[in-house]
Amino acid sequence: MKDYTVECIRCGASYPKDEIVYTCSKCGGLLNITYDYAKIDKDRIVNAKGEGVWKYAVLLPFDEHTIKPVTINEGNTPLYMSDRLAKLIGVTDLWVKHEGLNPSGSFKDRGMTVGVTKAMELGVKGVACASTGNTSASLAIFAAKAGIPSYVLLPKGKVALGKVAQAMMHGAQVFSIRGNFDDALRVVRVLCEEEKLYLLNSVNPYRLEGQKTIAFEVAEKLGWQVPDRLILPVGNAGNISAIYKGFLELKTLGITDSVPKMTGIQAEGAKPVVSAIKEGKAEITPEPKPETIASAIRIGDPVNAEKALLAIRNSGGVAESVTDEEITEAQLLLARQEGIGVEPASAASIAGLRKLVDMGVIQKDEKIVCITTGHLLKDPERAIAISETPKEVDADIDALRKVLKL
Ligand code: AN7
Repeated sequence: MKDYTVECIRCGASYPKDEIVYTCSKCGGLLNITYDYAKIDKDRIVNAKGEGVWKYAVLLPFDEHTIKPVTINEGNTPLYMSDRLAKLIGVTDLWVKHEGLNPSGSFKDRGMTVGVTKAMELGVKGVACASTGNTSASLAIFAAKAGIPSYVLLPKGKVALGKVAQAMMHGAQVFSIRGNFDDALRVVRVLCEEEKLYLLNSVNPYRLEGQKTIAFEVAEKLGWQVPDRLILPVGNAGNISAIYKGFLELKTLGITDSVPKMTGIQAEGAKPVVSAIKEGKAEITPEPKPETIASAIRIGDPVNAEKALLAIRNSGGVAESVTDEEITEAQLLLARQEGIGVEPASAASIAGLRKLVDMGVIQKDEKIVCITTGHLLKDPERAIAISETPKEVDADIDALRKVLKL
């Protein structure tokens, strides 16, 4: 049996592996999963065979001999060297890891494969989440694969079309909540508590264990080197916390010798983490009315804020906000300079990079990895809205020549 501990990041209280618990029942703190690192052979990470999340099973919270992963081949996403974009932005060593190329089209699959595998181990009767879209799509798919019911609560009218289509198509019970994401999360937490459903929002520490594998893949693809800086969009702040933990584990095991400056980007209308970092506050102040076209990160009260503040501060990182206009420009740039199609929230990482380079916070020669978290087709309506409308034309070469630009 593998040794791991589920413990509170505030008071250190620990919880049994078979107890369903999301936050500390003593102090309300977030939970973290830790391993007996001295017992882990680093070669089992460095020389691991296979691909994707489960390749790193030695650092996942399961007994490797009995584990039956619920998997659809998540992870193993490409890390693109992005020279054209780098030149335009004014940096020299830029990489984009496109998490939109996961099976459901977002990074959430990494957390869900681990989360739903844990759900099956626990023998729960169903799984549930609140979501700005991607979490629900991913949950519906993994629940389908596992053969258990899923329940998803979405903020009414604020979820991109592709994500709703996925949740519906894969058979989740989908509810359109009159309220925003934070309202939906409040309700689903009570539902899970009272109906004994397993909550798979990123407050669940098992989710983050899957997501930390982004760090392993980045380091591995760079020849077990760590970039100077990692930039990503922040919503509920789970991913930035998870990736930071992944890099810390590599360092603890002696595989790498540093951790990248964790750089979190939020939308101007939903930036509680950015404000707390800039104002040097120990806690965030929730934004009661979050607003942005990047609907994935339209979140006012991120549950993992406490972990994220630590990740940013302890790594020497920064947090910055970007406007919807800057997000749109970056989305177009990525699509047209690098052929990388992402949804608006993901483009926030590139918009943030651009802004921080212009501000002189990011140095020109840093080795930078931007994480693009979701695929363009998640939000087709936005892609159409910001691109030129197709011209209707008769099936005639002369007619075509009249409207075509050569
Ligand atoms: C594309 O699906 O919160 O900071 O409910 O879909 O870990 O929350 C989505 C979040 C970034 C933010 N990019 O990640 C949900 C949800 C995309 C996302 C984020 C999300 P976290």
